[in-house]
Amino acid sequence: MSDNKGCFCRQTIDPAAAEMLEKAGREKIETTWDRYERQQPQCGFGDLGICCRNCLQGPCRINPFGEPKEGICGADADLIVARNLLRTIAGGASSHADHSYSAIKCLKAAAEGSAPYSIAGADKIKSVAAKLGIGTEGKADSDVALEIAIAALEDYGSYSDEPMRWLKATVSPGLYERWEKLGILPKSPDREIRTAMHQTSMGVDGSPVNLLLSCLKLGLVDGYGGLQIGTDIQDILFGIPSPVKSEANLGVLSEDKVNIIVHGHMPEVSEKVVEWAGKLEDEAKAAGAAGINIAGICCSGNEVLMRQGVPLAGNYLSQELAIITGAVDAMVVDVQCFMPSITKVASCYHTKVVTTSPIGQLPDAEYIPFEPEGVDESAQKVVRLAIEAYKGRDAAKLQIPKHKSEAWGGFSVESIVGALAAVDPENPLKPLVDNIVAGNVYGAVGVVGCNNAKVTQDRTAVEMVKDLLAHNVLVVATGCTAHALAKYGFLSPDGAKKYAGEKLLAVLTAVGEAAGLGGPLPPVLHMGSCVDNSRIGDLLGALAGYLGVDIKDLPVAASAPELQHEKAVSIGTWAVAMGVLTHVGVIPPVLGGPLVAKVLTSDIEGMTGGKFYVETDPHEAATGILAHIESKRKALGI
Ligand code: SF4
Ligand code: MSK
Repeated sequence: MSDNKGCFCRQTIDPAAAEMLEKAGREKIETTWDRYERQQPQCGFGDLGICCRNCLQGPCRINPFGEPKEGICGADADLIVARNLLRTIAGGASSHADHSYSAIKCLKAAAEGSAPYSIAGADKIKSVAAKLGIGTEGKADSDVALEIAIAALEDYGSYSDEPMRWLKATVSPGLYERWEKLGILPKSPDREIRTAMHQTSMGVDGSPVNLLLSCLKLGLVDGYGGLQIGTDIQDILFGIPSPVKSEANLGVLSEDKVNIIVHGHMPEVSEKVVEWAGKLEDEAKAAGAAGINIAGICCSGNEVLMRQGVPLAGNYLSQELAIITGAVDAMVVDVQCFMPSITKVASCYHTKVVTTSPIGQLPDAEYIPFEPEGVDESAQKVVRLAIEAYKGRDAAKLQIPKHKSEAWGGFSVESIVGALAAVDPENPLKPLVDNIVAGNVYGAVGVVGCNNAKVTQDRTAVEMVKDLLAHNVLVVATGCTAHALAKYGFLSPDGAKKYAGEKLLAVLTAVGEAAGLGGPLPPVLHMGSCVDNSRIGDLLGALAGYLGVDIKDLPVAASAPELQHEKAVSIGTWAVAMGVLTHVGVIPPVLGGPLVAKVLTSDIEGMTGGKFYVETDPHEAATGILAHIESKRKALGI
């Protein structure tokens, strides 16, 4: 609804989102921002992380300015904050682990011939098999894929005390040894998540520092049990992404085609919807539409942009707004990040909401389960449901914002190395490293994560990235931040001319032209979905390996400028464990525990080389990140 000032500058900097908020006001549709206002003021105890309800004697709250200083059992502020944080990170890690587990099951079914997925990533089969020590000589791809799937399942089902095989196969010996010394190497993801829940329950761990070490361990569960296995397996199933041109923002919705939004995270759902939309195009035409248009929200959007060039409709905070266009015939969700409100918004339009996961149900949605074995039938049902819904579109409610920008996706590590190989085929990383050493690329920052209703949509990400690019810092992006940057042209070659500093522009132009793109690379390289943050980890590992230094010594940083989900916290913790300075632009609920806050933002650096950096102002954040990059450059003598 309207904020009564005729502008939506508190809510968003996205003109398409603002236009839809104005429409929502006219049509008396509530959005997440209305609900945000009604939550004000939010609980100060919760904000500081000092509320505990881990047993039924609670809730207990700590007064940061006086009494009580302890909960009924004697837990103090630091203990409560540390326990809450570990539960948050375990929650994030469990989301990614469950996601990846589902991908593994899908690969196994495909390799056994019982699920109709094509196993498109032959090159990835080879590289993953090599790192796991699985022989490929004389074997069919599907047999190797099956061995890989079983190796992944064994990591999940392991009852030995050995650390995860996938982790050991992925990281450098130096990193492995550091984590071993800290005692944070995870065994099976499921077991560590279970232990974290136990450790944080009433009357178990009373040591905030021990709990923080477990936070790091759960960060590694996310990084290797969630992200790394997830990306490796999905690349095997659906292919390694390569650069692809597309578009972003609500203007990608079509007035005369059936619009299907894929939303959530699982490519085994979204890829099949894309496939069947292509196959059933004639049925849409028979229904009077010009065809079928698929667009993505959140990481489902990122997945199908990366591999299929499907346009991005919007990020997390735009999901209700997409429906408010009146142009969405079906919104298909799977798991994570879809708001329970979408069915209520959809009920004001002709839009069908389809749920596909047994754990991701919405009471007023249509449930079409996507089990690997019957996935083709499920995808057909979804597409036909959308075609049917299209016939009931109300022209009077149709208003698609014109805004959209050119956006390139598909920058896997393999494709980045491929582009660099066009400059130096013998030694692909050399041109990048030489330019870093020369200062033409001052450093690199991975900008990742969500939107958050507490923060003006896209503002922190956009303003911070502008500053970084102007200072010749190369930016890579994933998740909803990649969507955000896509909307303002940062993912296009023209964005290089607009936003990149002179030296960075010269490098982007040289590489882009050598790689046959006919112009500069985009100044922000879209590396994929939230699980694809593993690609950033791989790139950092490759750069550190090339230079013969630790990841912690590289002139790099990570940032989640508008984080919201528990997953963003667990990803950030993984980055800190790797040795990366990790900026967060939303204050996490830890400030009520002074010791915890100090460890996370300072002391932890002595253990891993990384730390959290909390700064809500985008320009200050960029300044802090640049200072960090400068200190790393100095230490390297460059
Ligand atoms: Fe209160 Fe302790 Fe129970 Fe938490 S675990 S609710 S602090 S008694
Ligand atoms: S979807 S986790 S809001 S990035 Fe991966 Fe976006 Fe954050 Fe969900």
